[in-house]
Amino acid sequence: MKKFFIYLLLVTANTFAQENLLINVYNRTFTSLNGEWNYIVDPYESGYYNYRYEPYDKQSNPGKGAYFLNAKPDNKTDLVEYGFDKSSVINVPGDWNTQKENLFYYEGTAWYKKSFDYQKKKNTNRVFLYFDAVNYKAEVYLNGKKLGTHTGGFTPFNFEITGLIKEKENFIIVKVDNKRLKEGVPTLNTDWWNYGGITRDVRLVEVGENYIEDYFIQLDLQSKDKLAGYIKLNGQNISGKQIRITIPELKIDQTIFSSEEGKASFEIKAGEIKYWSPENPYLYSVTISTNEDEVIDQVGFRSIKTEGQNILLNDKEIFLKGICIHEEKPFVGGRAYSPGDAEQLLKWVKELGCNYVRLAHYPHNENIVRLADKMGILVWEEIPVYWTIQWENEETYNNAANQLREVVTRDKNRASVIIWSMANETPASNARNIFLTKLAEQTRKLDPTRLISAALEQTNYGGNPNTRTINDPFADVVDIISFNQYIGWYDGTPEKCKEISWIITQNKPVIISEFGADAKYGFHADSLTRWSEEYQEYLYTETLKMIDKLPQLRGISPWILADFRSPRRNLPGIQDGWNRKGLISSGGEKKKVFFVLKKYYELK
Ligand code: GCB
Repeated sequence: MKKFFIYLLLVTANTFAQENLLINVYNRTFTSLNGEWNYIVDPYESGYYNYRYEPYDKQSNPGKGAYFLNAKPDNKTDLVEYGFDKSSVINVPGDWNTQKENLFYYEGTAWYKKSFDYQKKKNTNRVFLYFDAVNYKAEVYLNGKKLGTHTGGFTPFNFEITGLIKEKENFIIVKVDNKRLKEGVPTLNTDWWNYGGITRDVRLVEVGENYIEDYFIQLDLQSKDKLAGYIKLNGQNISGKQIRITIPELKIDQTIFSSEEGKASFEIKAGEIKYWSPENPYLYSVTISTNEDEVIDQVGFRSIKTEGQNILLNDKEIFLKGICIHEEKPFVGGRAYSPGDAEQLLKWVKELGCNYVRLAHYPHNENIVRLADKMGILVWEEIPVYWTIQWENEETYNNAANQLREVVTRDKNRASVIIWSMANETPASNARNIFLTKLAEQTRKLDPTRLISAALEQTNYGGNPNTRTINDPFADVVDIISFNQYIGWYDGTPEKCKEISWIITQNKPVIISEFGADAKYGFHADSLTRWSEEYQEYLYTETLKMIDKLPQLRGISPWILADFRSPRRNLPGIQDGWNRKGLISSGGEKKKVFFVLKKYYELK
């Protein structure tokens, strides 16, 4: 009878849907679950599928082979062929590739387990299990019950666990699978390392019974002396609730009431606002409260728009002096995640004289975006719709759209973020145009206050190889035309830059989202010898002269701040598994080209 009851619980638990995403977990009451977790490497997924290849978590009687049960033998005759308690430990957050030598190239399933006791701060409170990111697919279980599945390696997700968490002996089990998939986002083919694992923070977030789930607070689109946005409550008793918004420095103390669905929109007149900008990244302390919950955030207010060929920040023209960044740990490699990693990366960005970064090619961790807010660095955020994914596959679209929704939900209150990018170097076709256009429409609905772009490709103009243009129907959809170009690297030598001219016919601002060349730090030769610092330096000098002739140029983000790991880069002695287009080496040394770009930005 007891057994039957357990199985029944299990089956119903399988239907738990993923909850709406909490935002600003950094400023809520939380308990970190970072630290050592037990793990089991399971390349055959034998802890997930039975010998008929049926998932255990879909069985009414999974038996002791199912890893999510954390089973232990009841007596000496009992057969259990795994055991978390005696398995090795791994650090969370962190990728497994750089923590364990034997997992360096591993792509597949590993199971993670964490045991913990938990005392709620208040009995009626609700508890959520929140993951900042797991690459790529996570099946999550608590105390033997399935909470749900999340797909996509770079965005947060959470599950409510109020009814399941106990005071003693809880165990979370996560099946992490970083297998690359043809239908995935990204797909099989990328120029970066497929770091697997629970790569970012894990925490338990505790909120009141009726809590503030989400909010959006921005400068009003029409009027720069008003703030506008919405607040969304979650709970059983959220209709007609009093919500208070206070920003003491702006003398704002406004009370609004929620609708039946627990939503409240607002517009607030605000005297003298110090607008957020790279020169003055001013953040206001904003408090949103109900009689049951309170969230505090640090929010900057600024406007961003385009007018003809210009980008206007707070109604003033701006040139985006940028650089691309991969989420690669400075000095040592591996997936970056910590506040310290973010500090180092953005310190280099500042030293280079940038006011802007392109966070390529997927949503980076929240630490770096929050730090960009504080340091006054404008941000382009992107989802891993990269190269050729399955444009006609509805599931692929839903996956991309979900990743986009999650990053917009997370970062929509960050003043630094000015551009949402839909894709990188995707080949124009009818199916691809429909896919990206739908994504752009969704983004504008979620966030009408920011600009939309995508890193496009350039082509010959009128059949002339020395004249280049942007001939992509998606250029009509975006607010800013961005494109990558590698004249002088994949396309001739740097000398070629002298011969190229550009005809861009769209009346929009243009950003060159990538250009660059590989150089091995410390390898010196003449400026036409590949892989030398001199070649890279020469390429930048010639490229900058070439692109300065583009009348609509309003920003650049060369490729890339620092060398990053890529399994596509196999030249021995030079690449050794690293893309060497960094201005800074994998060991943190500045190459000659760093100073070329710095100089260019000083004079710009
Ligand atoms: C590109 C891609 C980027 C690559 C880079 C390269 O165009 O967008 O992901 O890493 O070129 O180094 O080839």
